[in-house]
Amino acid sequence: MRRRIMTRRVLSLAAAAGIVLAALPASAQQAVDVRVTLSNFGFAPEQVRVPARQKVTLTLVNSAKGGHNFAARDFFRAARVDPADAAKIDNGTVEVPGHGSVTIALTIDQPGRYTLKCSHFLHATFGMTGAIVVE
Ligand SMILES: [Cu+2]
Repeated sequence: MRRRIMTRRVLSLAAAAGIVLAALPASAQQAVDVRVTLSNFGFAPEQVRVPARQKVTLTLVNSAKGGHNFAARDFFRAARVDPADAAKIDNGTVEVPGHGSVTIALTIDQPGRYTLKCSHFLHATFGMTGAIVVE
């Protein structure tokens, strides 16, 4: 008898939790994955699309043997970066070692177009430039 009452209470708690989760906006539930590949000598995609006002998990993958970076000073200045990932960004630039990857969680409220390049010597000249479009 007592057990039956407990079971009922647990079930009603679970139902209440389900209602709360359903009421949350989609943006609060999960991050949007944005993946960018760095190679010799370019970014793919060249125009990186990032949704505004949503949690974003930005994953930078370097498919090359040598190092590249993701230099986007204005973008990172405008973004709110997860404190756990802040140390991965130095002066608006994220270094990605050869065959390595770096993941950064952030939110950006300001729509716009932000310039992107690799600031390694001559890499931008060789074509390693792009843009981040926040919309
Ligand atoms: Cu580069």
